[in-house]
Amino acid sequence: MTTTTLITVAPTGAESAKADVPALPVTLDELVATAKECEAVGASVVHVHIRDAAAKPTLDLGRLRETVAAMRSSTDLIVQLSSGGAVTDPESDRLAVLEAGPEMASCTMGTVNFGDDVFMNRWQFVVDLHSRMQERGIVPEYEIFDLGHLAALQRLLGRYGLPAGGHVHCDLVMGVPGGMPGTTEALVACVGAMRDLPEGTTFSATGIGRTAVPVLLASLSAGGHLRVGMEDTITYAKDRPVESNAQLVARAAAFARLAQRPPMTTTEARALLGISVTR
Ligand code: KMH
Ligand code: ZN
Repeated sequence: MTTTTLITVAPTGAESAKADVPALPVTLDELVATAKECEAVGASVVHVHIRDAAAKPTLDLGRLRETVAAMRSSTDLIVQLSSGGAVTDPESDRLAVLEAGPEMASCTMGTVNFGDDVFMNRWQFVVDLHSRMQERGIVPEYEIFDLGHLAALQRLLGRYGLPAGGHVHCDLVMGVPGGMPGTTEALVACVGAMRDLPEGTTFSATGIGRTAVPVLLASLSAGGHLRVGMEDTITYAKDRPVESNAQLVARAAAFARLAQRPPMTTTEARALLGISVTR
């Protein structure tokens, strides 16, 4: 059982509108300020979606490069760019995200219904993403929205080999309407399926909306790591909007300490994930 906890913060996402969620960080300055606050209270990875001047989701490469550079100069967080983007983003733009040179990027392991939309991840697209990350030395976080995505990951690794760095890390995204539920039972089923993945595979978990805390507790008790943030949760408790991403990271860090698994440092997180230090 691991003795520390990797905490990833997903501060923005592509789904909430700034007009509805004023505390959502959408400008570069807001994103960097949020990242610094979250690092101070226990985050070691930041999962980044960016917005344009109108606060709409974008995969503009220039903005992505600027964001990676700003995060690097202001924090020691591992920068994980989202290759998922928004459900409307074309595959070519999602692949081009890798050209911004992050240490990590997400790689979703299959198509899933996503509320009233569909989050498309064709097999050949997933293979392209995985292979391009291998070529560029970018460490993937495999996003798992449903149990079958773990079988797809086993198939991917069997056919195309281990990711850059040699370590396999998954993130269970639970409670999306259309994906697996945010329950202990679903998490335990995933832990069982992960036994077929390479030895040493690690996972974090995040629960969407009101499943945030139950999933956090289930993950800690199962030896998993944590992802929290306003991409996934904009309500801290009943009738209480989230005030900041740091509020969510601080709560996760407190639970991790209670579980006798305090937050990892960024150095420990790089060692776990197989990220070589290039700074
Ligand atoms: N915004 C979702 C459609 C990822 O970042 O890789 C996809 C997503 C997953 O958030
Ligand atoms: Zn995301």
